[in-house]
Amino acid sequence: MIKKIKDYKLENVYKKIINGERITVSEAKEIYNCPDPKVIGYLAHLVRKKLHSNITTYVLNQHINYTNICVNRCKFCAFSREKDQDGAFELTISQIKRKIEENINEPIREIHIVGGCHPHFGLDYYVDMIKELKRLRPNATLKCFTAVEIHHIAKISNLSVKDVLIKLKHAGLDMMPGGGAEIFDSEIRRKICPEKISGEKWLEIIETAHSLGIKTNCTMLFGHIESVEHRIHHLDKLRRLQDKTNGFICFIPLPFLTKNSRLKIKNEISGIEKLKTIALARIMLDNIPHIKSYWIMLGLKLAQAALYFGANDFDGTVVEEKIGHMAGATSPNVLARKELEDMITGCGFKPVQRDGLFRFVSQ
Ligand code: V47
Ligand code: SF4
Repeated sequence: MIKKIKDYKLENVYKKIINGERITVSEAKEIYNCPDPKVIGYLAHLVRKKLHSNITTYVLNQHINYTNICVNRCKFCAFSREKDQDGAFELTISQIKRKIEENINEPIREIHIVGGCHPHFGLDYYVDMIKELKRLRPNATLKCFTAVEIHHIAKISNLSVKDVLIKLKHAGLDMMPGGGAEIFDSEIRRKICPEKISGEKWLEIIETAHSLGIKTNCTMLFGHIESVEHRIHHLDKLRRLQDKTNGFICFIPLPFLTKNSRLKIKNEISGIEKLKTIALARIMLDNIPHIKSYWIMLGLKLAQAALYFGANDFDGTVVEEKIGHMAGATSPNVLARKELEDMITGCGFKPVQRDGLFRFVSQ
């Protein structure tokens, strides 16, 4: 591999990676342009091994979507609906409670809740939801509401983002998921999600959350109309914010699934391009500890391969997933703990259970 690194003139970045030095934006482009994807995977794996050795984490978690009715109607989104459209749904707090109770015998350690920006739900709905979840699941990390939802809740309730976050934290919110980041570039955003908050706003809301001690994840939706430069720019923005706040726990690369989208894109990007992008994220995001291989969007086989391209986490049991599956995901909806562990050991890694905040769970 060292010979290949020399042949492709990547000795400098190799040395930097070995010494734990930061890769610049232009070096990131050079890495991505390397014609041999194995070299990029190798470099990312060096970083991954240094940070996490042979461990791959997973979580016993449950996803719940409380509504798919959304005022934003992003062009790429196959999940959202207008209020009276076929397939639209909204859950009452009792219905959410029932979904939790159906799985109450599972030792779940993370509840992941996201939904559309509903035109009428006010702050009380969200506060009541968090309180009920905390009551039912005191040992689970409550990872709820993206920056986009927080912005919407603030707007609809005539409150500041900071006040909404304080109230939700007080009710029991532990952390926020990383969704809504998409691609920060404003031109791309104008084409794929014109009604959604800007990239700057997303970063500002996350910064506020971090300043209040609410940790978050972060994401990037890639493989639609953006270029590799847009991806690198996006990763650089995340890295800069993390330098300031240190509030990001995990980065989740989300390859775009093309079915049922109003963005008419014929084909998904190749598996190799997905793996290269995950690897580049691992190399660039030197200050974000974890990279998730999200098997729902990647599919099980590619999610396993991603563990050799920089990812160190396999997400979790999930239970019920709608966003990816309404967009054509062919992965299952749920995995049992044993299946997750077998998939991780099958790749030569040691599975370790974590909670939403990536704290190891003793079994
Ligand atoms: O923001 C929507 C993406 C996100 C599609 O923080 C799509 O642990 C691919 O953020 N193809 C929501 N992606 C999901 C999300 C997430 C998922 C798992 C874990 C965590 C975490 C966060 O899903 C949206 C959007 O970027 N998305 N449609 C699609 N067709
Ligand atoms: Fe609404 Fe989120 Fe779908 Fe955009 S991606 S339409 S904000 S649910």
